Amino acid sequence: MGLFITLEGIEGAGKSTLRTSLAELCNAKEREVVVTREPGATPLGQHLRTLLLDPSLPAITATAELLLFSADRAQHVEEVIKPALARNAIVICDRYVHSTLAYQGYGRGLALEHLRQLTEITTGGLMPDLVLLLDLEPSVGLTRARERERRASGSFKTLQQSAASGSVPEWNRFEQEELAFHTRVRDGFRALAANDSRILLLDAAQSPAAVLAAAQKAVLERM
Ligand code: T5A
Repeated sequence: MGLFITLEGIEGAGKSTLRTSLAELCNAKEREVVVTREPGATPLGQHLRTLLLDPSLPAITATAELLLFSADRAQHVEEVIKPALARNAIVICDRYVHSTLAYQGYGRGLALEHLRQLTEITTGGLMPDLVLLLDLEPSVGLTRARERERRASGSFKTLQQSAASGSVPEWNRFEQEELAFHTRVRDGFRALAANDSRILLLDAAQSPAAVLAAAQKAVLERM
């Protein structure tokens, strides 16, 4: 029933870019395509996304953060993903359970065993058929993400400049994390890929066209 593809990787790795071009590819095959993301794909999820990414939020614990992502996922699976798969659609989801393992597990240090148990509850055991993991140096990904935001806002402040001026930086709560955090997350994704044949590691330092070509081959095989 359907085909469930997830896109994973650090900030700025190119997931949104790939998700758009993959959707065009799948649409051309005359299959229903549902493009979705975590967090924030449902009305409840939109509220949770605002909370989770808010850079002005006082520090929240890793467990509180985990439970907010889990609430988003539980709603998302029931409201969007399962119905789409039942209609035989191709679901392309930007982030899913491997983000929780990488960010809350490897990044924040929560026990992977507990995360897997919680994931079982939030998803009812629904795992992707294919995980496209965009692997990139965190410094490159963060630069890409920040340049994109600078283009969107027309201005760019470093964290230090924002702190000096007393203004709130434009970057979200995760983008503001230190490089060591993003490196742990990237290493975590790579460790997950080494032990799971559903995860296809793609070199995200390549051009968008080259990344799409590598992803396309894997998707067409599964279609
Ligand atoms: N999170 C999420 C958790 O901690 N636990 C969880 O369980 C879940 C589900 C979500 C945050 O939540 C965390 C992880 C995240 O920190 P988000 O805003 O949804 O936050 O952030 P991201 O998913 O990281 O999205 P980004 O938009 O930052 O990154 P993308 O989508 O990977 O990057 P993209 O495609 O927008 O590209 C960034 C820029 O690079 C260019 C693009 O044009 C764009 O300008 N680009 C390339 N440039 C050169 N070469 C390429 N191959 C390129 N591909 C794209």
